[in-house]
Amino acid sequence: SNGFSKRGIPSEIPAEAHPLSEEPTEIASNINYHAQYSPHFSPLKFEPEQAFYATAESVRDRLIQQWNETYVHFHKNDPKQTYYLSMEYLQGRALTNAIGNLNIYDAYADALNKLGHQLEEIVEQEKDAALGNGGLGRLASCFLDSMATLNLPAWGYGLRYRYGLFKQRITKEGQEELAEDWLEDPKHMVSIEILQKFSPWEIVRHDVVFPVRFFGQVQVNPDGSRKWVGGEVIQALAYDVPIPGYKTKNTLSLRLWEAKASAGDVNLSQFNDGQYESALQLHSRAQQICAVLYPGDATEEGKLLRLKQQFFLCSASLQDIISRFKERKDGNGPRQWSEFPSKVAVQLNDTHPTLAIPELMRLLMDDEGLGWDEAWDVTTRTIAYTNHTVLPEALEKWSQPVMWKLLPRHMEIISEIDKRFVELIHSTRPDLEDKVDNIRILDNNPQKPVVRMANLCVVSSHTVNGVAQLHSDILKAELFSDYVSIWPTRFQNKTNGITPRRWLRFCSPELSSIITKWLKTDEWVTNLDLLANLRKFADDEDLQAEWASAKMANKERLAQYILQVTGVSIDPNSLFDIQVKRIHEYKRQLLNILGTIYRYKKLKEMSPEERSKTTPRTVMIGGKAFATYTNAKRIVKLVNDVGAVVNTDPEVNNYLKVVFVPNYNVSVAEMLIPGSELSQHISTAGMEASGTSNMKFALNGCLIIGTLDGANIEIREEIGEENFFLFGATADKVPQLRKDRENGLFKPDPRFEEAKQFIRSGAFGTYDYNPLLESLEGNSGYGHGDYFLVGHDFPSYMDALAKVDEAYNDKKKWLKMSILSTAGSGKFSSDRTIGQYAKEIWNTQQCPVP
Ligand code: GL9
Repeated sequence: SNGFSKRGIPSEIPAEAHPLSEEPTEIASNINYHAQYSPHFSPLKFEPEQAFYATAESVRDRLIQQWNETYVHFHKNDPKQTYYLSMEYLQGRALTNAIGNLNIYDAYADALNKLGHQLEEIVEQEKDAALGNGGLGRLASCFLDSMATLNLPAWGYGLRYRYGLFKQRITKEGQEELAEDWLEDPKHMVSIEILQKFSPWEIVRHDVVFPVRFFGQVQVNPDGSRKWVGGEVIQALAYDVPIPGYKTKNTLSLRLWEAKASAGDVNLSQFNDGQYESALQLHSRAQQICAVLYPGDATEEGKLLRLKQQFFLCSASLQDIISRFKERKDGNGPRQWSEFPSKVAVQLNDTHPTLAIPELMRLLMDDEGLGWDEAWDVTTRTIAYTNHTVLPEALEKWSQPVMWKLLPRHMEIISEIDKRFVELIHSTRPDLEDKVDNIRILDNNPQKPVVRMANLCVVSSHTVNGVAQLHSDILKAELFSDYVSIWPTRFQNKTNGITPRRWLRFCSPELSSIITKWLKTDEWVTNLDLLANLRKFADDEDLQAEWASAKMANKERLAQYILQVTGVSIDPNSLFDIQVKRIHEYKRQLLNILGTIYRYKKLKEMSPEERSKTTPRTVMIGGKAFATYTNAKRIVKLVNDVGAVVNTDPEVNNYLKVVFVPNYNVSVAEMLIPGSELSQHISTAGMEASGTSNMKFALNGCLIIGTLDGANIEIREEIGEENFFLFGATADKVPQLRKDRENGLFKPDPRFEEAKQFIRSGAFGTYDYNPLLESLEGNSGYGHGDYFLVGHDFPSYMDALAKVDEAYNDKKKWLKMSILSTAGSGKFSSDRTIGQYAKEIWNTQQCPVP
């Protein structure tokens, strides 16, 4: 020992920088270099935490090198470029992904070994970057990985939230929310405002700063032109997170904006007078903008702040896009604005960045001097919009008075777009006259005048898409049907996808090497359709044996994790049955737990002999409930209460365990999904736009029990209906079933009544579950009268679960189904999805760095 620490860097490893070598010895000395010269801690220590930061810094050197080459290459070639605007990114951890994509995983593992560390342990030091709520944010991150891997010219734009999605802690009371400080470990925190905040993956660009205005007024100039002046101006400062593609030099950027006050905004004389707070007022106003991720679902809280965040993202990103457009001109003289849509594609990830539309119009007209028609032509040929939900509460509507105050010039522009749209209907579509109030952008209801953001997007985009076939069909037939009759070619489907790198290759190396061995190539990692070639081996005993042993290894790893985070010991020989996603009534975790309660009750009633013939099952449920969504929080509590009773019941706990997996996030998913055998995607048909975890589970050879909703339908088509446990009403029947219910025509299944009664009897404690159970009773109303049809679907759900038990008892059959699930998942690569966006929406081409 060198006497420094139990893991001091061996003295024979020199601290020299060999930033790009792939030799483990040279990588080790590069890590050593960073431990000494880019320190984030006091010297003399090289524990896993310090080793993680030094390793990340060393990987970052490579990423910067590739990023620079990509930037120069794009600059020289000037291809049309996609800009993905999203308020959310769920990046998760970056280390494994980066060295995996750079194809230097083994070299880094060796290097760390030389330094006395295990890569697996170092990787665990990293905190998840959770700048998103759920599927929508994770989709954005999968898309970045695919855009980089496909060598497409693209950038992601987002916000650098100080606090991302909350950390979930489970107590006797249920869910508790804690602030998640992804930029810092609380144990090192002295004062969040004083210390330099830090993520090893980001590069601050002190030279990329744009002013963003709020409030103020519109000035009319003598020539009739208009200018937005006054108000408060906050600076947007760029942070770049490099996004490496898989086995390619192309490395893209996720550019996250942080809000800053400019130096001139400190009132020094006030400060010297001791009035510190007012002297720093604008500084603290700026800090608020990027302080927290908006929780997503409907709340009144912080509406204005949320609107400020949205505008901040849109304004900074568009100024950046325009300045790059101007910079990349080849010949002399300024660029033609009509050329803009052939160089720039802007994709709006849901309506959250809708303000990009009036902001682009404003910049073109007020700053660049274009007329309305020219600006409108450029804007509508540039912008495309993706819709991610049909839930009414998630369709954004902003108060007109609030918008006039915060963004007066944008409201003028929005009103003009609205006026011209209404005129278009008058002059060309008299048949739509009586619908005009519903389809125009402004809802001028005097009680509550609002701007309908989805309508603004549809009117102003060249293309609108849904995220799975059923969802896109519903958009065309219902939500946007009138627009379809005006612009029939504007609407498309782009079924979601997931990156096979993070969601198979890196999260399950065991299964991946088996696949590579049987396909005799690892090309499936970038051409996922090749998985179909596994079909011909689905009955092969050798493959089945290898498949089973990889699954078992992943299940054992998962069981270890569950023991560590919950104290519950689960049996890797039982069926691992998992439902993980945001807790929401439409996703019907309540259906799952009611089914589980029924199973428990029946097990209790059986003789030991009968019990021993049942299929042992471990039910795992995880997910975060929005902090003010009370019924969702009651569901979390119920699952935990059921677990507490079942898991300690010696009569049944060899046959059933119920686990609530706390703090579900990207890295927990990377552990759960490879270890799963059955996963539940059981939303009320027509309500889950797509779902993306269903694709991750299927890809990992996990069978699905599910409804005909979202992407489930396409997954079932691809893997074969005999390999999918289907139940429940179809989307077209749902409206009638709700009406029947209102008319008192619903006859509940006795098993459903028995399960609810068991809760009421106090079997799971004295907590008052009546408000939750009442949502399943009554005859009408959203959130009442069983709007989500739990009661209607319960019997077919129980029948499907019985079929699962039967199939699981036939090991060969189950393994075959599992192999066929993976083999049928090729379509769900986000490479396929992004390829379609590039060809059918963006019209962009690959631009690989040589
Ligand atoms: C969502 C849909 O609900 C999902 O079905 C869909 O898979 C994803 C991605 O397209 O988008 N829309 C939405 O608002 N969320 C989705 O997950 N919500 C969150 O991300 C919290």
